[in-house]
Amino acid sequence: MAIERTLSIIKPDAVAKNVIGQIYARFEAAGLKIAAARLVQLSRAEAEQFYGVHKERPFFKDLVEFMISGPVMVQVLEGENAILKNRDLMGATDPKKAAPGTIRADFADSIDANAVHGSDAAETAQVEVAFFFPGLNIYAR
Ligand code: IDP
Repeated sequence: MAIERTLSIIKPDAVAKNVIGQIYARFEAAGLKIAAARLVQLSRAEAEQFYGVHKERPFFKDLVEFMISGPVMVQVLEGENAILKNRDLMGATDPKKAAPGTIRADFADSIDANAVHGSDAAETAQVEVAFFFPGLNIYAR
């Protein structure tokens, strides 16, 4: 199975709840390494660019407002099948529909404030990692 990298964001609601460590523990327990990490306050322009694929959707304005409402913790996760593994750990977009034991089931309040983002495919992972970590140095360990 391929070693992949994926972009993960712990969103403002989960940062405010002080559960960064609990979410990191789930990544580590699943065999994912933190290859890079930054605590970031996104600007409106950055949030609009990052979620540009959704700009025609009715929830776009609220999503951008939410993503700039406080700092986010952004990390590159690395490991076997990292993209799908992270999506499985996250659970469904709507926490009411997320499987028990997933990050969103345990830490998210609503479909807007849903605790985490994770790249959904190899192409988006590459673009999203480069968005936050241009020229990233990956440290072997
Ligand atoms: P994902 O984060 O599970 O990949 P996407 O469909 O890519 O879900 O949507 C991006 C983000 O936009 C979601 O995580 C959520 O915060 C927000 N979002 C998606 N659908 C809705 C909706 O119907 N209402 C409000 N916010 C939504």
